[in-house]
Amino acid sequence: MAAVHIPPAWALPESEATPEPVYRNRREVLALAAGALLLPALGCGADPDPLEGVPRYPRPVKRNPRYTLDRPITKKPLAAAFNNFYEFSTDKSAVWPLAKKLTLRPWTVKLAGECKRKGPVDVDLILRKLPQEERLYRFRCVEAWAMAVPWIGIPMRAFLKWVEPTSKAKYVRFVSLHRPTEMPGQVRGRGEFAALFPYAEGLRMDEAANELTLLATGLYGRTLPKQNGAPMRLIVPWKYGFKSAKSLVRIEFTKTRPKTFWNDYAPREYGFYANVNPKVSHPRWSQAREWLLPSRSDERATQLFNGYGAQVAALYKGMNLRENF
Ligand SMILES: Nc1nc2c(c(=O)[nH]1)N[C@H]1C(S)=C(S)[C@@H](COP(=O)(O)O)O[C@H]1N2
Ligand SMILES: [Mo]
Repeated sequence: MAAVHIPPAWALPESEATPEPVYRNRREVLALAAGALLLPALGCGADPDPLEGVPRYPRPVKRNPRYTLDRPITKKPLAAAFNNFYEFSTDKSAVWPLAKKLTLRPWTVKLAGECKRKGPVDVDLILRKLPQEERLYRFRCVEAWAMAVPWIGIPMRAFLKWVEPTSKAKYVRFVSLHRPTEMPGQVRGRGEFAALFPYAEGLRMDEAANELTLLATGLYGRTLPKQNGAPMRLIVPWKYGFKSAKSLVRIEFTKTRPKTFWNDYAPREYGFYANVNPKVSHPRWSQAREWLLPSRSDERATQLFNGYGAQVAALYKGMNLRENF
């Protein structure tokens, strides 16, 4: 994730010092190696499979045909080996090996605030009670890399029906796990982010209730890998990836707009809305184009709302998207 003190890799002086094609190749090799595509060929000893031990999804799920892609599905080892999950590491390729230590059961999600169904619920109860389906979604990180993933998840709409927010609920806050014993990036003294956790994100109620919003519980026909935010994470495909908080332990309904991790950290750089928008640049780089994992040279134009305008544009009618970025 690009932050104030950690600019994206291609903005570092290092990238200026290295001729672009050389630099690009090095990055690609790193990303690919992390994706376990090159390691076997290179004969490295350690098990390089980032999906090793990730079980198949425990029940049949149907693909919802309504959501189609304009690009190939990203190779699964890449989606599982190139991760932003700062609780483990700020190094994308280091996340999945570190995440192996995370304990997934028991796992409780607390429902709180302005809703009728309050209190702790076991994630397995949620999985038993609520419907799950597969959806192919584009995914766009604020850093300009993009992927396309077959997620499995609970439509947030179904979840809201079950939780019954009151009429006072105007926003939903999603909070990620805080467990320094299993998340090295949360250990005090290990970098500037340690003190800022838990990671939390938020949506307006109407955004949460949009048909696209998903509580993801799986990908590529498997349960969600730890590095991708197991056992349950948010997916909001028309917004930059940082809105999609991982490993949720609390979902809270609030009357006022909640504080969110990146907006709080650098409000000029990361807005609350974070809607994908080619015309609204990040202060340090353009958002006009994106590149598809794993190759920086596989570039294309960024689409407003990540191409989901038909479903979401009405949510922002009359709003100035430059001010409400
Ligand atoms: N708890 C938590 N959630 C998080 C992050 C994080 O660091 N911690 N990173 C975000 C960012 S910046 C992105 S791009 C996506 C990456 O999801 P992926 O690793 O499954 O591709 O997760 C988002 N959710
Ligand atoms: Mo991101």
